[in-house]
Amino acid sequence: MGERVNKFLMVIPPNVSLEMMVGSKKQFATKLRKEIPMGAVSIATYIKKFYGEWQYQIIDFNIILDKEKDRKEFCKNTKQILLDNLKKYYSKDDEDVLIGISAIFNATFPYINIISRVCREIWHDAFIYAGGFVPSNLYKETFESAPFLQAINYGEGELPILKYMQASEKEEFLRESESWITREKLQQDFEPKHDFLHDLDEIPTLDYSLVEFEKYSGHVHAQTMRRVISAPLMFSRGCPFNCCFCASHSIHGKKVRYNSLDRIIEDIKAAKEKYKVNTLVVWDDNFFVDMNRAYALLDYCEQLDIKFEFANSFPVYRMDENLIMRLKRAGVEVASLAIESGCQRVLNEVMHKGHVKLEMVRKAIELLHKHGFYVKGMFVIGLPGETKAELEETVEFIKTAGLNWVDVFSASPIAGSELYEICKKNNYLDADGAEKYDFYTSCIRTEEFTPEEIEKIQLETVLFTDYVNNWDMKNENYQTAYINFEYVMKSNPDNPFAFYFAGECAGKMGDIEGENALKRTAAELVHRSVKWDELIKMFGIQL
Ligand code: B12
Ligand code: SF4
Repeated sequence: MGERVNKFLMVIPPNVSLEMMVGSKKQFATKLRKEIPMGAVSIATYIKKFYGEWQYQIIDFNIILDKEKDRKEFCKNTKQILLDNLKKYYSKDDEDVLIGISAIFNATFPYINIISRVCREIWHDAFIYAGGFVPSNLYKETFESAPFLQAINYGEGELPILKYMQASEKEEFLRESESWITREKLQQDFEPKHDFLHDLDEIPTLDYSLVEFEKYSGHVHAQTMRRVISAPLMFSRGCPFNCCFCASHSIHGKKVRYNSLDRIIEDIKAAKEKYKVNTLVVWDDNFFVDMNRAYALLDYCEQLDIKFEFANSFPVYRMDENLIMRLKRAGVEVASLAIESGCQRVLNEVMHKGHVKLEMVRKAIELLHKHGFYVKGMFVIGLPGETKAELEETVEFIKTAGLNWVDVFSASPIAGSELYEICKKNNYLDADGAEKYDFYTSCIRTEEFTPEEIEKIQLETVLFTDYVNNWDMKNENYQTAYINFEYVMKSNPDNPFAFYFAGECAGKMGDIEGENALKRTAAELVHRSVKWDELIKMFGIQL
């Protein structure tokens, strides 16, 4: 027998449900995205600081199931494929083995059961536990569905996992801990509490060597650059706002905790030097809560030859010319605005986003265009309390706001959000099972609207605004428009609108052959699908 090995394994399930994994059931179906799982990397980086001699593995099924062929096979043979892949990490010399399942998206819910079951088959004595948004907020349901899961950690995992590893009496520790949930504790009406690291600098610079860095693609805004090496970074945790559809506080809390500026600079340098990153993607929930820090960082970034993307939308209420100019100088090219609704009453009373005023939004878009930004707008429709007339107001706003690109999401009841509670309480949920609430499929039915109506509004608004009436095409920025359509063609190759309008752009740029080829593909796609055929005809497009 060889030397005994202690293993710290983290498993990331596919972030989309089996149903959505192949083909495109929906026009904007979510496919697997290759984004570095920062939560798991952060936990492993932190634990490694104390247990350097352990072996660390982050097993990310979003990377393993890279190709359409792999995903098809996975849908047919899920358990066996999980088993075959996880078995690779087994050795007869394994001593202590900790297996943490990271489930941050609703769609991962059913995988917690299968993965914990398979892991138990492979490692009879391992400690198998889960964490992330799904088990933290749906712990009763998770335990019910996953009999081999031993414990769930509520909220952020770094400190609780360290404490578990340091405890000499593990069972007793799990019984006493306020953030660890077990089946036994739930019998006694136990309510878990967060156990935060208050100083984020205690987590070392994220160790991306724990994942296959080069396999992740991770940048969010495809509009202005083609060749990108990007890394995700997060400089703060927590958000003080109360948007009804958001669950972030259920993990990270409402009080904002920060990394020090020195530390942020260190992280940026490491990303640039070690991983040759030319684009940093900032994932903070709300980077702009403390403006002094935000300005200091933007000013530092001015000297760097690096682009920045803010993935989580800019807060509109902060947008003035000073900030816009500083963002520009710091290397930001795309401004994505969290507008959410085009109806002020919905913003104020339904979403609890009264600090966003629609007149500010229009002004911000104008200023951003003036300084040459690519401006995106994010909207959510279909919330309980929204009337049909208000939905129309939002649609009208979206169509006339002058945005380069819009994303319109169906409200999705994420466990941990106020929206989830409202939907549960009023029986507004049209589908059963957390994995069904995926932002692409509407599942809220109120006295005012049906899920089908919301999906129809969503689809038609997006098709009109992003394609038929595309802002860049109207302004003869054909190259910019083309890059975006190209991105859609790659990520959703069933969408004939992307091919048709890419063809239009190619033609305008003098590539007639390209135009014909793209339009031929559009025609083939339409020919294959009654739904696309109807939509193309609805907008009067001749193919
Ligand atoms: C980055 C990000 C993404 C990235 C992917 C991230 C990834 N691969 O991990 C991308 C761009 C793919 C993404 C997409 C989407 N996202 Co997103 N995303 C985020 C964001 C902003 C940050 C996540 C993150 O890395 N946080 C930093 C790390 C440190 O925190 P963490 O991941 O939560 O991990 C901590 C804890 O959860 C816990 N933990 C995590 N894993 C484990 C495991 C164990 C064993 C333990 C004990 C603890 C533990 O400890 C970690 C460290 O403290 C969060 C919001 C947020 N503030 O967290 C939303 C969030 C996760 N996203 C959300 C949503 C809704 C989406 C989309 C549906 C949006 C959309 N409309 O398209 C899509 C769907 C994704 C898909 N199906 O592929 C929701 C998730 C809700 C849900 N339950 O489904 C969130 C919470 C935002 C919100 N509005 O509330 N997202
Ligand atoms: S959506 Fe953004 S601003 Fe609103 S509460 Fe969530 S993290 Fe904060």
